[in-house]
Amino acid sequence: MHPLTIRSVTTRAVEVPLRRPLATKIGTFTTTPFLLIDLHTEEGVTGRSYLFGYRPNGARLLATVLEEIEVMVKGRPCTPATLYDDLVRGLNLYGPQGIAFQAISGFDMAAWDACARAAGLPLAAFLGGTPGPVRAYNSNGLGLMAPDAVAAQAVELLDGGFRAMKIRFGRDHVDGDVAAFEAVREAIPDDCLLMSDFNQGLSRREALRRLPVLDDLGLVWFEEPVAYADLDGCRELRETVATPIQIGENFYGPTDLQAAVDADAADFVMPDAQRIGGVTGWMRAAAIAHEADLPISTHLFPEVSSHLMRVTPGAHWLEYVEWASPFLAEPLVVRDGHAQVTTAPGTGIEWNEDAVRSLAA
Ligand code: SMN
Ligand code: MG
Repeated sequence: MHPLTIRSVTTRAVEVPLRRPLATKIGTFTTTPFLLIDLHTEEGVTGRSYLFGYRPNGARLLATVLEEIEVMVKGRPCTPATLYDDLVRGLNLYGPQGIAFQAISGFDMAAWDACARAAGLPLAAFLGGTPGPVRAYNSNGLGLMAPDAVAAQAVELLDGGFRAMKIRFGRDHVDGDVAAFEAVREAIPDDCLLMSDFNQGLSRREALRRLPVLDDLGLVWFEEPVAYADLDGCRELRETVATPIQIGENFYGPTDLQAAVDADAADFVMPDAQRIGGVTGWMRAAAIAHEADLPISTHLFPEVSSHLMRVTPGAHWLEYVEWASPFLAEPLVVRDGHAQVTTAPGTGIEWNEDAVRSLAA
C-alpha cells in the first residue's frame, strides 16, 4: 500500500446561525463560526474536517495555525498517527493545548478522512469496525430559558426518535434549575432520559451546596459542575452525590484524560474531537478510559465521533448537534435516536458548496 502524499491544506471560514440559539453558563451562542479544512493529496483524494471557532475571530486564529501545519506536512506521506506526533513535537513551544492543539486535531481528522476515502471505506471500517447505528442524545437546545420555553423545546427535540436530551443548568438560583427540569420532565415521555450541563458555572462551594438538591432528579449525569481543571473539586463532588459526574470536553489530549483518571475526578468522560487530538488522540484516550472502566461519550462533532464510537469499547452516548448540517451536502441522519454511520467512504463529510458560499465569513 502506498500512502497518499499531501499536496496542500486549505481552509475556509463560515458563520452559521443556530436554529435554536443556546444560552449556557459559559456564553450564549446565536451563530457559530466554523473553519472548514480540506487536505488535498497528489493522488486527487481530498480529506475534510471542520473545527469550531467559538468566538467571531476564532476560525481565523485556527486558520493561521493550519497555515503553519501545511508548511510542516506538505510533500509528506499522509500517515496520520506519525504526523500527529510530529506536529505535537513541532508546535510544542506554543503549548501542547489551546489553539495550536485544536488545529492539530482538525488536521488529524482530515488526514484520517483522506486515508479512509483512499481505501474506499467508511472511517469506522477503516479503523477496524463496522458502520451502523450509534445511540445519541439530543443536545440542540434546552438552554438557560424560562420553564415553559424549555419544555416546549424539549417536545421538539423528541423529533428523530430521541429518547435522551441535555438540559443546561446554572440559573441564578437552584430553584430555577429545578423548575426548568420539572417543566421538561412533564412535557416528555417518562422513558426519556435527561443529562444536565453546568458548563463549569459553579464555584466548588456552590456546587457542593447545589448538587445534593438536584441529586434525586434521576439525571443521567451532572456535566462540568465546576471549572474544568478543578479535578479535586470533581472528586469531592463524586463523594458527595450519587448522580455521576461527567467531564472531558475540555481535556487537551489523552494526557488530560489520564490526569482525570489519576485524580478519580469522573464517573464518565466525554472527550471533544477538536481538543482530544482528532481521531489519533481519541483512539489513545479511549484506550485509557477503557482500562479505567470509564464509560465514554462524545462532545460535538457527531459526524466524525459517530464513526469513533463504533470502535470504542465502553461507548456510552453520542452528543448530537445539528450545527454543521447547514454546510454539509449529506448531513448526519438520526433515526430512532441513533446516528446512522453509513457505508460512504471516509467520515461522510462533503461540503454543500452553495451553502459554504452564502455562509462565508
Ligand atoms: C457546549 C459546549 C460548547 C458549545 C456549545 C455547547 C456544551 C455541551 O458544553 O456539552 O454541549
Ligand atoms: Mg458541556
